Amino acid sequence: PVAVQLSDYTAYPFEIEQVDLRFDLHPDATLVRADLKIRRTGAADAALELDGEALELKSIAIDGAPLPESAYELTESGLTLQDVPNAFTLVTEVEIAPSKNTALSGLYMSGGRFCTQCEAIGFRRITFYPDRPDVMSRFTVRMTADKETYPILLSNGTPGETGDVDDGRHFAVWDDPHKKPAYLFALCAGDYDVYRDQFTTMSGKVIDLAVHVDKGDADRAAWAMDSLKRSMKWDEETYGREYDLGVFNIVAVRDFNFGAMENKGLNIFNSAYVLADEASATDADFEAIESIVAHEYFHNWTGNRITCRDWFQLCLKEGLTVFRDQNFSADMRSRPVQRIKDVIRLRARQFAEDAGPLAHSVRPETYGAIDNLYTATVYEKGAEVIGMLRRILGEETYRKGMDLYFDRHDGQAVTIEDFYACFEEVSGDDFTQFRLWYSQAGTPEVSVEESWNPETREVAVTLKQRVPATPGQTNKKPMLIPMEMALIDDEGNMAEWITLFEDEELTLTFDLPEGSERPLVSINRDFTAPIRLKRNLDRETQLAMIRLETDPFNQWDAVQALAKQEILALSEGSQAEPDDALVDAIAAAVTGASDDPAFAALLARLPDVNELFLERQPADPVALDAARKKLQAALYGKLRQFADSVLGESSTQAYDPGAEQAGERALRTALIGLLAASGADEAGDRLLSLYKAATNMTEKLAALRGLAGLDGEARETALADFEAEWTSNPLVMDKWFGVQAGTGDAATIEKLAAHSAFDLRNPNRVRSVAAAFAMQNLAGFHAPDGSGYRVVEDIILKADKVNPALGARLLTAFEQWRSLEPKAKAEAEACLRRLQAADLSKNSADIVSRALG
Ligand code: BAL
Ligand code: ZN
Repeated sequence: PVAVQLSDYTAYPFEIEQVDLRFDLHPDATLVRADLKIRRTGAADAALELDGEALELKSIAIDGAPLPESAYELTESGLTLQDVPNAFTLVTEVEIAPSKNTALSGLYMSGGRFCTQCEAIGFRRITFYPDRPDVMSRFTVRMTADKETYPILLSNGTPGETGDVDDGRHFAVWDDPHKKPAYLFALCAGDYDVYRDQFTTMSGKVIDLAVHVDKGDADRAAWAMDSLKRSMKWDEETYGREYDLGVFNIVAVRDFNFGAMENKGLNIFNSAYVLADEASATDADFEAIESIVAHEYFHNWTGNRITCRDWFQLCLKEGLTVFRDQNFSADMRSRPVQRIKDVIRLRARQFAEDAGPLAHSVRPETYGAIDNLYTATVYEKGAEVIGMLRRILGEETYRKGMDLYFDRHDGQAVTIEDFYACFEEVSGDDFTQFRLWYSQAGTPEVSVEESWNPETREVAVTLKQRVPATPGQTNKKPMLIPMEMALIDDEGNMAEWITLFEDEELTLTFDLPEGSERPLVSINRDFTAPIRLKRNLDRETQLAMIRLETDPFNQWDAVQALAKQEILALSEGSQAEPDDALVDAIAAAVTGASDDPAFAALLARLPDVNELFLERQPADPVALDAARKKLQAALYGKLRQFADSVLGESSTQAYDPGAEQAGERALRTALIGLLAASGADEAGDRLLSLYKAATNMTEKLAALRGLAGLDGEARETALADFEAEWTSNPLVMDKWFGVQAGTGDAATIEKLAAHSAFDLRNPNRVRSVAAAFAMQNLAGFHAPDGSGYRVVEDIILKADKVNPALGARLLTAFEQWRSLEPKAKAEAEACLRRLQAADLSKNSADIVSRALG
């Protein structure tokens, strides 16, 4: 495929002043008429180029006059008109087939209802249009559909006229007063149950809110609605942003490529991120719903009112909006716990991406397939960069810069440079070097050397930075790395400051008062910068850090660092059994934090194999997994009594999804996880009784996951029971597939893929098997005999035919292949070569060629 380059950007030579769309909705043959009011803004001889894919052109006219075929050029990717007037109305009519659209991009059917997904380039599968984010226009929509089958008709903006037409059909008109790019267009039509509420904005406007779900699911939308109202309030209080339409609609669909989509006034959600109740959803589900509802809502200002000039600027809206949703979650729950969870995710997914063949900068300068740009780097690293910006500026100046950004660019499609110009203006700072975070890929490594002179009581800390080479980028410049630091003595903090580390090397020295002992040096507190810190601390200092650190993130990370070293030593055979003193220290940290159970749960959770991958290469996932289980078992041995007492107390409180109860359940589920890994004789029976006694899905699923990883009757009993109970609830069945895929081997996956409820057209279901295995069960996926690769290859080949975005996403599981131990590495390469020779979609071919490149 031909790569698109950032440096090739040119403005579109026409303005689309108004778009009027008319849909005559039928599943097999929908007629779309588009009236585009167009005005030339560029060169007098510029041709009118419109994108279009899988459209059957029925008619085309300019200012009412039908065009002969000689007046335009029609290709597989669009329509070109060479000689057009300076101002005119173009009317096209096309036919499309939503029922045959399995790519889930454009207009398609899910659960018998119509829905759309246009980001990034789905609108061109609906009508001929300049499908690029810098073309912003006003849209009106009129749709007609069978009234009985599709009683509710929704689009962006404000509802207008409705009425009946012939043949049992009806129509509805929607008008969106805000200019928007085509990727924010949306339409839904069907029969839904609706959960309604209202929100009064800070200026007193009453907004009608509605969440549309499957029949019978309305009660399960309450949490999503509650999250929406809290998000609306938070954006007013934190960023001064008010909602700008009279209605806000959410529609839940079962078949969806993303988590959700921020279409103007009509957010469309993967139903996994809308529906929740105590019996069917885990605390992690409730948390994810809260954060995704917030994320999509926050896009109304960061993404919709101000959008991206081109797709290279994707992080302008995504990194910023992730940063906003992370802070919302931190305010709703515990800030340190949220920070730790965000970093776990970043390290497991984004650091891996940055270290492999798919590494790219936060704002890439080239891409092969736009769907493949929706990555952890653009989203999560993009959010980290905004977090660093805010720390450098301070809250107040950051807010001033954001206010200026909203004022200056409202209604525009802009770039990262435009965004930074606002912060440079309010602060007077120059962010040129800082912006290397957008152009240099790779995770910076900062190594630390410390010295202490007991005579002079001088502490010296030398920092050295290095940004590893990544594809297409070998020579890197030093980055501007902000790091919060502190010196800590036995009494607590002695000094706290922020270092702006901008050269390759920096030495900081401190003269401490007479009588001072050597202090602990606390670096990159709260994970200020997304870097890998290399420190050679002796075990005594590491243990002291667990006791003395005053920063919760660093305290947790000190435990993680010790656990990682131990797992590595066990996996390499340099140590046969876990060190007793170390396991004691971890156990003491867990029990010592029991008055903050959410934090204690994080301390009890040992690093996953995907967090250990980068620590030592070549990586041996099978050995790492076995070593991790060994350390878990030893930790369970130390925590047995504590676990008995925590797991023995059953809560008498009514279920509440909020942070307090969720924290208690998190600790219980962490201990259930340790019990499952313990190898104790009674583990199966204990887990089965915990499974049976659980009154909520969080604990039920934790017990089921534990059982799924064991052999024996208890496992079979629980899996059969769970399946029988939840067979008609697809989201819960995704969990049933997921726990088995997350703990099983290639044979398990083969069985799951052959299950009658496995459905290649449903991304959630495919991910619950293939992604749960390939991305969360690394010991199974990277089996040295290649069996894991072969079973996933088979699923990918089939999924890619149905849905290229899904196929490509699954393929990213291979990104670490070069770091593997030799047997798995050879098998992974052979698999990638077979895939390269197969007839893959453009999206998937892009990933395979980069992975092998
Ligand atoms: N814009 C695509 C889905 C999301 O990031 O909100
Ligand atoms: Zn987003």
